[in-house]
Amino acid sequence: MDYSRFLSKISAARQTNPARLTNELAKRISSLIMLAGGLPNADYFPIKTASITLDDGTTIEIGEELMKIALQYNSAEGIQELVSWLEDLQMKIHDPPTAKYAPENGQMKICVTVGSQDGLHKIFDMLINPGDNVLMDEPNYVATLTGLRPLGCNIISIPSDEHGIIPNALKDILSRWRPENSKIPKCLYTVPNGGNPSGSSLTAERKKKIYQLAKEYNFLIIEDDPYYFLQYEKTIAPSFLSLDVDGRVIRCDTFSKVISSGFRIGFVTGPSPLIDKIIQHTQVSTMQNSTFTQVLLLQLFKKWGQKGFLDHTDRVATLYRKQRDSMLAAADKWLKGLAEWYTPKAGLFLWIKVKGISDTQEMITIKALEKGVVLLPGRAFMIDSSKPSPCIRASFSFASPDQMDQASTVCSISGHKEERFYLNV
Ligand code: 09M
Repeated sequence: MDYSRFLSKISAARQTNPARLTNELAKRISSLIMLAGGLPNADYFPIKTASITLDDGTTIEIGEELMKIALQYNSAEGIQELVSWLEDLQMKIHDPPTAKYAPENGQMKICVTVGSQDGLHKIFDMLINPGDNVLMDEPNYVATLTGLRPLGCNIISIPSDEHGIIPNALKDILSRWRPENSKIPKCLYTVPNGGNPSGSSLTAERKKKIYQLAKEYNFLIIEDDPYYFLQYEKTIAPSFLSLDVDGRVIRCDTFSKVISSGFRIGFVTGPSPLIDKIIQHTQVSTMQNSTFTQVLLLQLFKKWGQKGFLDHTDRVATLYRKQRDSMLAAADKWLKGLAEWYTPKAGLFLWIKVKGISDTQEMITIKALEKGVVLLPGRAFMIDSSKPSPCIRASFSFASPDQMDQASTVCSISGHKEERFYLNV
């Protein structure tokens, strides 16, 4: 694939930081006297060792030598051993067809990011020039929308339902352009599992059809999948990455939902030429993810092994599935007939469409808050956030079943007129 067509002007102009190049070279030849890099001397750092206790009572020890590495600068793409571990994980889960391609033909490559948010921001910076067209389903993740709007692109809404983007609707929209038209959308963004806020999950069949359209119209697919490990059904649809024979999928993963959101660690998997551009961006912005975080995570992964990690994510998914079921029970009890929703097959959110009112903004930001319930009004998740929305995003990650029940009474509706919208407490 010719990746140059996809690059923004900014990204095309980015170059590799020469200091980083020298450091990479020096790492390979240990006998060199190191005078080039601006590295501080780790012997002078005040922290010497750490012992971290896990939920099963066992510990992870970081001794003095490892701590020196953990406190030092490291590679922009992530510490090498962690990147290899992540490659093995992607092979096991997604088995990407591009794994053995030549780098210039889009071989799968990984870089560590400061959470998937950082990855997304760098992907958009890499791809988007003002006036470019970007495809996505609506409603969608608020930080993606707020990140994209200032870039001056046209965000094009693709009709979707509880199974995500509707391929025929996407086809209709794409048929506005001939495949060779330079204004054809460069990329499609979607959250394939447990959409935020929609709770929708794409089926295998839809993913295949969407991928075929990406081939036909030559656009990239940005697969933002933070809820991959929080899937509640037995059968899991293959990812876009696992369908990617061309090297046109850029996938964002994160440990925010299953290990720690405060660690701020995620990773992007995609075709080598594009991942290299993200790494160039990292070299001049965040420089890298925290080495300490990466070392700690790597020690945890080494202790668990791949199976231990996957067992852990299964346990977390079981806990959230119970939370989801409690919220569904509360909604069934109090909101039946007054609002509509579907069962999210993944993720953390219930998307509730209130019947008989045009906009939930005031109800959520004033009335529900007065009653001590914090929810998010639907507007925030729309491409044009100034338009009214009759929807609400309710997260089932935190509240206890009792609190969910109580919150549902607050939101329950005594009638279909806006001024009588909710009462009951
Ligand atoms: N609300 C997210 N979503 C969120 C949220 C959040 C503080 C985060 C999708 O890997 P990370 O941690 O950078 O994840 C970012 C991310 C990317 N993509 C679809 C997400 O849902 C995280 C943080 C306060 C509120 C937040 O509301 O939905």
